[in-house]
Amino acid sequence: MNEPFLLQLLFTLCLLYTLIPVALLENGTTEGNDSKKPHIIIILADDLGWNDVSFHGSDQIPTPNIDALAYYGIILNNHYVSPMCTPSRSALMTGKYPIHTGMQHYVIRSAEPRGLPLTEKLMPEYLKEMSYSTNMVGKWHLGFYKHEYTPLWRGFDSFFGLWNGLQDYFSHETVDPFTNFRGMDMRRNMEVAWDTKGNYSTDLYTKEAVRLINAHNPDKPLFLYLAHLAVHSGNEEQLLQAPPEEIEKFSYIDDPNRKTYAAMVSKLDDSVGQVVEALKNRGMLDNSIILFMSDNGAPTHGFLNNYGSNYPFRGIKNTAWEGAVRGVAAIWSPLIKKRERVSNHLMCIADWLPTLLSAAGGSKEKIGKIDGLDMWPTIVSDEHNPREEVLINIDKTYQAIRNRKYKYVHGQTKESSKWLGDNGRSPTETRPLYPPETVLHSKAGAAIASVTKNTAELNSQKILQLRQQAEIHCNVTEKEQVACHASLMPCLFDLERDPCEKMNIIAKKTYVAQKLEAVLKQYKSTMLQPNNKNDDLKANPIRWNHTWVCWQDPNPNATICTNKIDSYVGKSITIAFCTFGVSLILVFFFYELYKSKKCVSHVLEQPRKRSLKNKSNDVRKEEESYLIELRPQAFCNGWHALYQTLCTEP
Ligand SMILES: *[C@@H]1O[C@H](CO)[C@@H](O)[C@H](O)[C@H]1NC(C)=O
Ligand SMILES: *[C@@H]1O[C@H](CO)[C@@H](O)[C@H](O)[C@H]1NC(C)=O
Ligand SMILES: *[C@@H]1O[C@H](CO)[C@@H](O)[C@H](O)[C@H]1NC(C)=O
Ligand SMILES: *[C@@H]1O[C@H](CO)[C@@H](O)[C@H](O)[C@H]1NC(C)=O
Ligand SMILES: *[C@@H]1O[C@H](CO)[C@@H](O)[C@H](O)[C@H]1NC(C)=O
Ligand SMILES: *[C@@H]1O[C@H](CO)[C@@H](O)[C@H](O)[C@H]1NC(C)=O
Ligand SMILES: [Ca+2]
Repeated sequence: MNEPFLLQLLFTLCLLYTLIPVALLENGTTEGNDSKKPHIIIILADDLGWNDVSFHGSDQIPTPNIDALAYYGIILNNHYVSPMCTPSRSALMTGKYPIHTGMQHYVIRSAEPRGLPLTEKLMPEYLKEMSYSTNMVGKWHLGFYKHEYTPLWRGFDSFFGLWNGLQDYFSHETVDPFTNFRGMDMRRNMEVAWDTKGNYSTDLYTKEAVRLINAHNPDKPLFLYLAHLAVHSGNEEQLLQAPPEEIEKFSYIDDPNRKTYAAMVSKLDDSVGQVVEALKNRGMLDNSIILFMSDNGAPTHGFLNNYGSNYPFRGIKNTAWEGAVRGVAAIWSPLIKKRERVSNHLMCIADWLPTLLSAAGGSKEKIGKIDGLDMWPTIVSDEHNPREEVLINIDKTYQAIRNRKYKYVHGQTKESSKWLGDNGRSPTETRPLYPPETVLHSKAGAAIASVTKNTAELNSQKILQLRQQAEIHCNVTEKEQVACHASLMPCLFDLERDPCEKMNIIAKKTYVAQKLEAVLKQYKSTMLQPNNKNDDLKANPIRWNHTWVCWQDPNPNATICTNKIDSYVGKSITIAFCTFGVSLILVFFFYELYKSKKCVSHVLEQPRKRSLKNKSNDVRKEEESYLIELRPQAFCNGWHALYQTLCTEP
């Protein structure tokens, strides 16, 4: 092998060194036509009660923007969630029942070294593979004791919000109710967002959502997971918080706590309006899917009470009753063919992963074994519903399942099994009128109407009709009631006849109960043990500049918690490789330049010298040796030629 060949080889390697990392950075832009994939926006409310959206029949807290999504889209009136924040969010992100990820028991406490297992592949990871831009705003509550558990390592390109389950709406400090540890919990990606102090959480999350939409290239599909803190309570020291001018609007509500809660709901509703309007302004709304739902029912009594109402359902958050698990939900998209209806198809929160992936054109084969079902065809065309059953949960002290119209409940938590909450219909309350036109003229209503001009036929009459259909009536007289003491004996209810769980029919339908017990047994055999852990005192923010950090990281104070390591390392490696490659190329360039100058001068000067002399053998040999040296150089490539075209001396 001669020297020029080696040079050539080295040069090629240098080029590869430079180009490979660049190609890696550019990954993901070549897959299909991105602009056809729908933008997916999930707006998750926290602890919002069934009776706290006006589309379920109450005028007490008007929610015109949420109602606009619901009436123009589909009111999902049989939508099941898990009874608490963490399990519900784990099911949304994984498409699995919490018993299949170990997340079935309780929530992640602030100092608990636990997170959604890293073996799970989450919704944003799937969507990222389909070239979505994936963004999360708001409450995570799926673990942060190590950075690998936080949103940026679980598939999100960007994050703004809190890692914990609650925070003060203005100071953004989280006081863990179990340890009383207190610390700031508000981050922009991994950076503590000190500049947010004093601003209302709902406003901050709305502003960020709108900013993301405005900054987004509409040709690329957007995934926005807006997980509002609203209307979860703040810290125990001040449960309910809203801007005073918003509270003012609800002077007709007597209970001061319910009044503040109404203001919190109202801010949430306004957020929905702003997001839908922003999508319209960016020309994205006509290719969007917007899902609004609550992660679980309201805690109307006791621990972290937010004064929400699950009326007329039984029970509150962290129970197996309908008040906890039958969640407010509505979806709107112009891609849905049969809109403006109330759907009583059984659904569960785990269905959204396969459903939204299906809507985005993803292939089912890519998803492993999950519990969620693809409901997209059912949603689009009101077709056959593949779901007949929802496992409500199997937890330490209770288990519950719904199968078609029946619900089986055995055991209970310490939370209330009663029928609680403001019915919102008190005749003594002098509420302002809430005419259906308010919905049509809301921000969301106007935006939706503007992109569905040719198909929208929603009017006041249709709104009232839909609202009537969406309202739940108990329809069981006092005489018909049959008591259920679930902690002692299993109970069975026919939810079509008795959505309020007042008539225990287990004595009449023992065969149904037996069948459901067998099904539960089957589920139990596939269940993972709950992965709950004891609190770790090292989490205490007092050790970490009064901030909640990834306290089990090797150095929680270090940049690992203030920088996104993946892209940071990726970019550094790329930059290092590029710098190395480019400098090598430059070295060769100048080397070749230097050599070619030598060659050129030889070639040009030689004939002159030769003309003076006869060609001796020595000279001929010398000439040949030049030819050998010149030949490989001639094939030495693009950039030598480039040099010659760029730098030919006159
Ligand atoms: C992608 O589809 C859109 C709309 O169907 C079209 O306007 C656009 O030109 C397509 N882009 C490419 C790169 O095919
Ligand atoms: C490139 O993208 C594909 C799918 O879009 C993905 O499977 C692959 O892991 C990506 N490669 C890198 C290095 O990111
Ligand atoms: C907080 O609110 C003030 C006043 O409305 C505003 O100027 C500021 O930009 C807000 N800060 C953030 C981080 O949004
Ligand atoms: C109320 O219950 C009765 C049976 O007691 C039934 O005939 C009727 O259809 C029910 N009404 C509604 C609105 O469910
Ligand atoms: C982390 O930083 C805080 C204050 O910023 C300091 O008090 C603490 O000692 C540091 N901890 C470690 C382990 O470096
Ligand atoms: C520590 O906290 C203060 C606010 O209390 C903040 O201004 C400062 O930047 C923090 N220091 C570090 C090293 O994060
Ligand atoms: Ca919740």
